[in-house]
This record gives sequence, C-alpha cells and structure tokens, in this order.
Amino acid sequence: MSQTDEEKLAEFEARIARGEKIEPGDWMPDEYRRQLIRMISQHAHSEVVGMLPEGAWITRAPNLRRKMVLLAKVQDEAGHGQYLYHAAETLGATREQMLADLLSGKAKYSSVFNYPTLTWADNAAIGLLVDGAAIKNQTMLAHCSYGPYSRAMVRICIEEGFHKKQGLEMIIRYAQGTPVQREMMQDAINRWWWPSVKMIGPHDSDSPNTPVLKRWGVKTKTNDEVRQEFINEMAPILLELGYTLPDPGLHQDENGDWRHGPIDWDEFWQVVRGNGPCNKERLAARQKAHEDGLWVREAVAAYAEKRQSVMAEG
Ligand code: BYC
Repeated sequence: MSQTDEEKLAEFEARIARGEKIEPGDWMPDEYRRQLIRMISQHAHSEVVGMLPEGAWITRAPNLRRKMVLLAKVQDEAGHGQYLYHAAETLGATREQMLADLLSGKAKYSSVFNYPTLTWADNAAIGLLVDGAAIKNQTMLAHCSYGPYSRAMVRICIEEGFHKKQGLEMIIRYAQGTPVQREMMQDAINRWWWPSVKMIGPHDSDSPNTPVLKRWGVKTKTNDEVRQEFINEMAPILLELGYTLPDPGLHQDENGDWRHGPIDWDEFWQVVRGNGPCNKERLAARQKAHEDGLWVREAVAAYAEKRQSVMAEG
C-alpha cells in the first residue's frame, strides 16, 4: 500500500532524528529541497565570487611564498564552488540556471565579498576573519542532514582550516612587525571585522529560514549562536596580539562570552540588495569570466558530440 504524504514526512523526520543522512533519491518534502537548493547554490556562488577580492592580489603578493599560498587558497575556493554546484545538482537544480541567476543579479551570495581589498593586509584579515566565520558556520553544516552537502562540507572545512591558519600567521607576523605593518594590519581588521560578524546572517529574530532549517537538521545552531562562537574565538586572539576591534560596545560578560555592541543591519541589507561598495564590480567580473569562457564551453560540447558520434560508429 502506498504511503500518504503525512506518513512519508513522519518517516523522513524520524530518519533525521536518528541521525541518518538524506540522500538524493530519497523522498523529501518540497520545502526541504527548495531550502537546500537556495542555501547550497548561494554558498557555491559565494565561493566563486569570493575568489575575486583576494584574487586581485595574486600578481601583487610581496614574495613567492605568499604568492603560492594565495594561489592555492583561491584555487581551493574554485574547487569548493564546484563541489557545491554538484551538491545542488543532486537536488535537481541545473548549473545553467544557477549561473544565469548569479549573472543576472537574481541570486544572493555572501554580503562579505562586496567590500574592496585595499592593501595586502586585507588578505590576512580575510583569512582569519572571513574564513574563520565561514568555518564556524560550515563545521555545523558538516553535520547537516543532507548527505551530499554534509560530505562536501567536511572536505571544505579541512581546506578552510588551512586558509584560516595562513591568515592568522600573517596577522601574528604583522603584530611583531614595523609600526607601518601593524598599522596596515589594524586598518584591515577595522574594515573586515563588521562585515565578518554580519556575514553569519541576521539576528535570529530576523532570520525567517532558521526554524525550518533547524527542524530538518540542516542548521543545528542559530545565526546568533554561531556569531557568539565566532566572536568568542576571535576577540581574545586579536586583543592578545595588541590589536583593537572597531566595536566600542565589545565586552566580556560574567559568563566569559564576548558580547558585541549594536550591529548596523541597515548597512548589511543595503549590501545584500546589491548596493554595497563592490556589488556591481563583482557581478561585472563574473559576467566577463562567463563570456571569456564561452569558447571553452563550446570546445567541450563539440568534443563530447564528436566522441559520441565516433562511439556510435563503433
Ligand atoms: N549575505 O533566514 P536567514 C567562504 C539572506 S564563502 C547575503 O538567516 P539562512 C569563503 C538569506 O539568504 C562561505 N545574504 O537565512 C569564500 C535570506 O535570504 P533568502 C559562505 C544573506 O539561510 C572565499 C535572508 O538573508 N557561507 O567561506 O537561514 C573566500 C534571511 O536570512 C546573508 C555560506 O554560504 C549574507 N551574509 O542563514 C573566503 C554558508 N545572510 O535566501 C571565504 C551557507 C543571510 O531567503 N549558508 N542572508 O532570499 C548559510 O549557512 C546560511 O544561508 C546563512 C543565512 C547562515 C548565510
């Protein structure tokens, strides 16, 4: 006898409660599929757009070692985009549609990549703060209920760990460096602190997707919980190194948690809506890359067609 939708839902939720992974061919509620496609495709876009701010410094790295590290990091981000687009494809999303939505400006990607990288030290700040915030969120997502996303997150988190360490290494070096180096690093921290705090997502009271994502085991923590973990880790590291943070309200409470002051959410929503300092520049760069890559797509398609006809001829 075939199951009703209610029975299927009950079984789906029981599987999640038992800690089982949901796999691509399994029954899932339409809303679970929609939420995952939304989140995973936004995540993929963030990785690909996220290559741009640091990528701009590859030709200007201060030495060969730094250049090799940065090249490896940016290349990792391209790989993360690939895993994530594949994970979204397992849910029925097409690569063409996801890319069309990114290039037309319809799709969201992380707000944090819409700020400029003004000095070399910005790469250090991105490594520690942006990758650090991403890791807090992604370590949680590595335990998520959807198999392909959780497995992609395990590998991505390992690589992000290296990204964060290379950022921290530079931040430590500059703390011990000349006054000009320390000042350059402090300026980068001042500019990347709030975008990193905000990239974790709006306060729980303004986060419409969190309840359903928690119910179905995609998120296991709320945005504010992840943000608290991030600030608790970062504030002592940076203060210990002699840097300051651009938040006059930052303080440690009686439980040892580092509490932030008020967050300028209007600025965040402006960036999310496309009005940040670099939104237009980022989209233009992706559009140009897509146009420049047309001959590669055509060559791959022609090769595939030729191969198929040769195989058919026997
Ligand atoms: N930027 O209900 P909420 C990286 C949107 S890249 C823009 O809380 P949710 C790296 C949100 O989409 C890693 N939009 O949403 C790469 C929603 O709008 P829609 C980036 C944002 O999904 C290169 C609305 O606001 N990480 O590591 O429960 C170099 C309401 O929000 C943002 C990921 O993508 C934002 N920051 O929670 C270096 C992780 N925040 O879609 C590093 C995957 C929120 O309903 N994503 N919005 O129209 C997630 O974990 C979750 O989607 C979020 C938001 C925590 C980001």
